[in-house]
Amino acid sequence: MNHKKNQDRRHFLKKTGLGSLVALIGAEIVYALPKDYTPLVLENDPQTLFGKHQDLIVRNNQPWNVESPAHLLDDRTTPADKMFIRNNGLVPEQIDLDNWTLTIRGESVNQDNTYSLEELKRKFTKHSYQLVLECGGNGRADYYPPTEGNQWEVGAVSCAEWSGLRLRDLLADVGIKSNAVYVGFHAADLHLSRDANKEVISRGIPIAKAMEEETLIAYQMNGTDIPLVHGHPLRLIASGYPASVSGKWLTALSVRDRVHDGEKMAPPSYSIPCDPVQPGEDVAKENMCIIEKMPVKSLLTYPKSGAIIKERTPLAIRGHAWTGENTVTKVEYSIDFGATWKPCQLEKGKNRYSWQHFQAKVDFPRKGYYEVWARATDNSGKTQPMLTPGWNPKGYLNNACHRIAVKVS
Ligand SMILES: Nc1nc2c(c(=O)[nH]1)N[C@H]1C(S)=C(S)[C@@H](COP(=O)(O)O)O[C@H]1N2
Ligand SMILES: [Mo]
Repeated sequence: MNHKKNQDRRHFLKKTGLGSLVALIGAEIVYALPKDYTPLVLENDPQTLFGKHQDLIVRNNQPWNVESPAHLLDDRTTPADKMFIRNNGLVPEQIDLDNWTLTIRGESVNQDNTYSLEELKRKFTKHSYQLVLECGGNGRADYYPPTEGNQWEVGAVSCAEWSGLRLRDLLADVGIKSNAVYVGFHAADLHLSRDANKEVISRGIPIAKAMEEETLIAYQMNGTDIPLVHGHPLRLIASGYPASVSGKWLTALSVRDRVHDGEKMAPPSYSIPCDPVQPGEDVAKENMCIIEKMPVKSLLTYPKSGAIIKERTPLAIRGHAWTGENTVTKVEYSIDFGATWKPCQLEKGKNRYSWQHFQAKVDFPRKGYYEVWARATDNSGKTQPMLTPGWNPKGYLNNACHRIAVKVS
């Protein structure tokens, strides 16, 4: 694991020229970067990436895609510096707060309406929830045959506290028609080609999801302004669905009388085969279904994989579990590759779509090498598989059990 991480870092240093930066600082940087592309991070603070913890793993730097190793997700509420970044395009370069507006339009609104940030904050009740955001491709690295895209391991997931107004309150204020079936988002990020007419991503959610209490138009994260890279100043948050529906840098919403047809709505993006397929099989787009609820999953965040402990000392393990359904009902652990399972203590979530913390005291029978596995079950009766589940062309929805290595000596 460590070896892999170092490899990733070296790869990153080579790609961006940050390695030579430490020694050189100056004109040299320009030559190290792809033409016409200056990441904000290099302009602002060359030593850090959007203020991220230095042990986060860069999967891609154009656009920025960065994940957290499991042990850095140990906090009950994910702080900004340990939160994964998934960008499909370039972070907006200028945010004009005074003139930032949100427009609600589409076939299914009675009349278009535009709100300023100030109006959104003043006019509507503010709600706060702890909400999991998990990339649909989290865990992609484990699919075989390999699938294209960021090779996420386990850390493209977060659970921060998001505050803002309810989307449903906003829709009520605008007035929507009874034929509304979907809400699509529009955002201010820039296409990789730098063509301002091209949308980077414009996904959305069915109207029932839009109407849920926890679906927010957020303007704060963890009690302060949303960090730029996570969508400042305004973001749609619809937890329980792949995080790709939670549009950052939100500028408009389209209330649609059909399934939204924005950028990256059409299969194969964020879609899986409607019927299971053989690994590696070609799947026609018309046989793919858009991903909605995310499956039950868990992560061991303590100890860090590779821990060495003394014989006859119980080990306290802990982590989080989450589901796109209502609640996680059970988390178990195994130290014998699933031959036997024991219960973990599981806390209630702060609210629906928050992750739930679990812990256990593990006794190891004798010295040697162990793997500690965790397995969560949710209220729909589904349990995490131990193996990588159903292969799909884009490598989505891998909710296989997480495991860590422990040596008892
Ligand atoms: N405007 C915009 N919103 C976006 C994206 C994007 O590229 N542009 N990426 C989506 C995807 S695929 C994910 S997984 C989440 C990642 O959120 P984060 O970077 O705040 O962790 O944002 C979603 N919202
Ligand atoms: Mo994503």
